[in-house]
Amino acid sequence: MKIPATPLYFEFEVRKTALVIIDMQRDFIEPGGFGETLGNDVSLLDAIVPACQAVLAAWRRAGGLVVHTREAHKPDLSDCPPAKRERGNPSLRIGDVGPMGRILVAGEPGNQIIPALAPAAGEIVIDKPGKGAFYATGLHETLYAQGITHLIFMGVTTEVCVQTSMREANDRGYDGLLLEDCTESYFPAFKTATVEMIRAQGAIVGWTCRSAALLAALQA
Ligand code: TIU
Repeated sequence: MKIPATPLYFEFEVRKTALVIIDMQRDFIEPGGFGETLGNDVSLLDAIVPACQAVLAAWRRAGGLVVHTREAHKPDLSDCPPAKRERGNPSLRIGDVGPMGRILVAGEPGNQIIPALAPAAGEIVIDKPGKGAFYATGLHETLYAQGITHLIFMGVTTEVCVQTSMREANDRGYDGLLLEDCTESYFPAFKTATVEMIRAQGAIVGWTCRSAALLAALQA
């Protein structure tokens, strides 16, 4: 399969490609979660949900592997470095009790993936303590064991967990494609800059395209 992307065509086989959905959890998308405690307007992120749903449905129909990630810490916070917990001046820190339960803690209501993109039985769900999906998760070993060589990324936020995950993937030898209308940032200028820097210099980190290009190829 070959789809028009920037800076060049992105070529992949569905059976060797995973759709990686980064951190589409209530903590970042709904009021009262980690995103809002950091001082962000979370309403911007909700807008990408329909586009993500369309891609997820098409990818499932094509029989492709799906990976969902959540930024999640253990209840005892043993995997949350003090530097992360103490950073900045949030209204609630990681582990504190907020309106959706303890902030960024596994198993709490706020840590669940939003219902519109809920994982289906058999799909991989990765709890990650860092920004990147590969750090301290075993994701690389899981993908390698399944013969995955290409990754298609969606999710939030573009310049934080999505970009970090794409860079980690790039260093591990994967070809990565970012779906531009299926990722969002609290800062529109950062999204624009991230999309441009990923695909610059001949896809130095990866490729980008809009989801319509992928949907068209999957339907053909
Ligand atoms: N703050 C922010 O933009 N993002 C994060 O803290 N985590 C993710 O991007 N998932």
